[in-house]
Amino acid sequence: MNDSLRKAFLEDGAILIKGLLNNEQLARCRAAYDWAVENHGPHATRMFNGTDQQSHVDNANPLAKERLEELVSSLPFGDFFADLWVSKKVWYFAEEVFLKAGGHGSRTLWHQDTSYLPWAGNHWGNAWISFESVPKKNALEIVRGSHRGPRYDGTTFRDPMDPTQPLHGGGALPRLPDVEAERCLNPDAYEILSWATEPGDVVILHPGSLHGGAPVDTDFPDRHTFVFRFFGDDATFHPLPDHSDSGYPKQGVLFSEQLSTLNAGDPFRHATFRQLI
Ligand SMILES: O=C(O)CCC(=O)C(=O)O
Repeated sequence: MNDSLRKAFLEDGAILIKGLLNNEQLARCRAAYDWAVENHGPHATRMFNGTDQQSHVDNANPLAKERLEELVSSLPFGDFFADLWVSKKVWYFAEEVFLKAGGHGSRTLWHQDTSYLPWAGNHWGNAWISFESVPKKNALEIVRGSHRGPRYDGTTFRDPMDPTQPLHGGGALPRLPDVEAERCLNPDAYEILSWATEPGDVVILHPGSLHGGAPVDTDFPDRHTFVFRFFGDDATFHPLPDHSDSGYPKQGVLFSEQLSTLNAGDPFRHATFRQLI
C-alpha cells in the first residue's frame, strides 16, 4: 500500500478501494448477507409495502455472529487494515446490514457511528460493500475530514421531519448539523466524498465521519449493502453521555455486557472481539 492512501484515510476519513474482494469472496459475502436478511436479529428495523420489503437495517445480529466471524476471518481485511493503519493487530467488531428496495425510500440520515457506539481513536474502519454497481447519485456520502471534528449528538432516526432530533439531548454533545438542508441551500456548504462503485469495490470509512446513504430511485431501485466494522491498536473506549432524552442506553445497544468492564480511555482491545491478526 502506498503512503498516499494511508494519508488520505487519516485526513479525509474515507477512501475507495477498487476490487478489494474477488468474485468468490463476494459470492460468500452475498450468501451470508441473504442469510442475515432472512434470519434477522433483535436490533433489526424493517419496512414493508404490503408484502414487498422496502428496507431492512440490522446490526450485530447474534444469530449471524459465528458465521460472520468465520467469513470475515477468511477475507483480506485483517492484512488490509493492519497496513492501512500501521497497526500490529486488527479485530473484527460486527456487521450492519442495509437493504433499500423498490425504487423509492429515504436517505440513511447523516450521522456518525460514534454517537451510538463508545469509540475513539484513529484505528477504526467500516468496510462498506455493495453487491450492485452503485451510481454516484445513489452512493454512500461522507463529509470529508469530519472524523477529525466534534463528536455530535446522534439522530434518533425517528422523525422524518426532524433529521437531527437528538439521540442524547441535554447539551452533552453538539446537535448534528442538518447537512442535507444546508447543502440544498448551498451545494458547496460541505465537501462531500462519494464514489460510484462496482461489485468487489469497498468504501472504507472512519466511523467518526459524518456519513449518510443516498436513496434508491427508479433507475437504481435496489441496494444490498453489508458493512463490516474493524478496530486496531489505537482504538479506545469513549463512553456515551450519561443522559439520553430518547432513552438510548448509556452503554449503547451493542455488546453492552462485554463493554461494561471498560473505563474511559481503555484500549478497546481489552474487550473480547475476534482478532484477525
Ligand atoms: O449504506 C447506507 O445507507 C449507510 C451506511 C452507514 O451508515 C454505515 O456504513 O455506517
